[in-house]
Amino acid sequence: MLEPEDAMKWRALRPDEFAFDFREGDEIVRFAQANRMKVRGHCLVWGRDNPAWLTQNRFAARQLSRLLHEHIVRVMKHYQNQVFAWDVVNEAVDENGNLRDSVWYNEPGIGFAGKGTAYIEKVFRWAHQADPHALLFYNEAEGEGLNRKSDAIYAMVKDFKRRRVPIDGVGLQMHIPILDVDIPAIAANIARLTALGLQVHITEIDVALPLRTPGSVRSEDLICQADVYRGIVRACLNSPKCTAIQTWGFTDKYSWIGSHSHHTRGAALLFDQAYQPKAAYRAVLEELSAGNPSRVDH
Ligand code: 9MR
Repeated sequence: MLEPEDAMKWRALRPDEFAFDFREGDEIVRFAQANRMKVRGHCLVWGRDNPAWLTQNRFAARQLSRLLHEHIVRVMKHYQNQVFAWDVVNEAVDENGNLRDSVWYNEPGIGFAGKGTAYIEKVFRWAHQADPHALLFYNEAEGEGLNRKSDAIYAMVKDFKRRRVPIDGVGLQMHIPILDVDIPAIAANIARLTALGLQVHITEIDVALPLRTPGSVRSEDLICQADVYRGIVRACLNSPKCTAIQTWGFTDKYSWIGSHSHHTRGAALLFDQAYQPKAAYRAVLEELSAGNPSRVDH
């Protein structure tokens, strides 16, 4: 499975108000198809990484609503039968469980400012109309275990399911910045979400390590990192409705963590800078092959 890191975000797809640029996204889809991989789409609605023309033009709510609806229809129809699942809404909730301010919610929003999750409901309904066969996900960071954010997401999707708002799953990003991870809490969160009849996708896992000097990592940290990956993969595999595990990139050579942490953290993925598999890779492979050890090929 493949997911574009940035190529299907608003900033990439929408050079201006009137044009769509699908070239980068199409390239990824072509690569995936040539290699028999599925494609996850990311993301249709996010408060960040929007083009300046959108956020600085002071559109009225009615215009924003029209723009967002047009965006969802054009993009989902363009990738119909090619993208099997979409992160429809990304990172709309803050660490206290409140909705984040954003151009789509309340700055000025698409017409539902101050009305809680109504704008999210609206865009899921639009997305389902645009491509009734795509799986529709709410995707979130730092809501993987049990905390105020994951409680708020649980309450939202429970309400959506009860009222038949078309949502198929929750994406748990899993950008993990620590090595003592509460795996039982993650398992409990997966269990309560899937009990609602939703799928869970682990959408963006990486486990960042402290770097002593650029590129240099403690060997004991690599072992702990492997255990974190192992625990999360196992928690997912233990739940039949946890249906995808995806890392955010694959080689430490190209990962968002380096530049975003001023190179004080990194080495977060399954393959090192030289594309060599790490202990974490072997741990994941062992978990995926559990019950069939002959298939573990290091
Ligand atoms: O990895 C992405 C990086 O290249 C971008 O600069 C950044 C801002 O758009 O987004 C990063 O990906 C994020 C993803 O879209 C949503 N979840 C958190 C990811 C890491 O920040």
